[in-house]
Amino acid sequence: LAYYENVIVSKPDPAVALITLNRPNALNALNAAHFNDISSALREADQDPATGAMVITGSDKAFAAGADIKEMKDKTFAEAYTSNYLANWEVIAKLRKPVIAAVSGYAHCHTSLGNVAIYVTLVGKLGGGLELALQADILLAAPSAKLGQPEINLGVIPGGGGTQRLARLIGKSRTMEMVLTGRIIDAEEAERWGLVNRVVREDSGVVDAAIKLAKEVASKGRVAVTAGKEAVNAAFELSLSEGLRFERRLFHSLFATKDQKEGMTAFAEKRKPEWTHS
Ligand code: CO8
Repeated sequence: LAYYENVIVSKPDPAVALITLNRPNALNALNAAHFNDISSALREADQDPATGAMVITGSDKAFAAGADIKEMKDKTFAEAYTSNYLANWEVIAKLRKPVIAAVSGYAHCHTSLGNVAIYVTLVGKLGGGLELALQADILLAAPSAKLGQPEINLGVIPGGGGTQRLARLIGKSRTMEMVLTGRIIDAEEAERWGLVNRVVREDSGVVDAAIKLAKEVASKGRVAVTAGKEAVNAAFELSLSEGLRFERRLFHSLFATKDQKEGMTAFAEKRKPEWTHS
């Protein structure tokens, strides 16, 4: 497994890559080097044929306390604009395998991991942290998770997709409250609002729950999983009629796979399917 200065990559299961943000003395605040490590590690896992799903998590204290404010503070408009600051953030949303985010502690909203089956352990995400988690496909939260978009308190607004992804996820009114007041919500409220799939209350913790979920996703036929993720994500970009057409075409195309023949034959023969991912 590759070594990264700000990220720990492990394989808790042969089919699952666990990406742990590791910049503890800054509560996993996302500076350029940290973000490059995160995106490289995720891309590597996405391209690894042995990996079926990914989990992204931080520490118990913080998933990620947002973008690195100290790195941002002296940036000028000209620098931000001409370098297209944060444009590479969308790399994560383009991953093809599912990403599960396991969030504990602070997660300031930066939700660009959207289209990835990333299991982010949501212990806490603030600002860019939340926006990172929002790019995951499935979000699990520890009871300690605190999520928010506090950028308004710094004289800016979310820049990693927070205003757009949150509005689609929890609606206009709640997103306005979070973005305009910077209020941090706890895990219970995030669950109630549908911002996370669920709060993991088991003693084994949110990361274990995320890994279990990732293993389950990784145990399915990979072609169908990729199609499922692509189809669900299309719902955020297309009109209903275009989305339904896209879904039906993808559905039709799966009849060209061995996994479709195997899955349906196994059902008829009352046995478990053996996927070949082809
Ligand atoms: N940037 C840089 N350093 C940070 C950040 C940050 N976002 N958050 C924490 N740190 C550092 C602190 O400066 C401190 O360092 P030091 O020990 O050298 O003084 C260390 O981490 C520990 O932090 P605290 O002492 O503050 O810990 P507390 O437990 O008292 O507080 C909080 C935890 C509440 C999370 C607090 O640290 C905090 O409010 N942090 C800032 C949160 C925030 O405003 N985030 C939004 C940032 S703006 C943003 O994300 C816009 C991004 C647009 C797109 C981003 C794509 C990447």
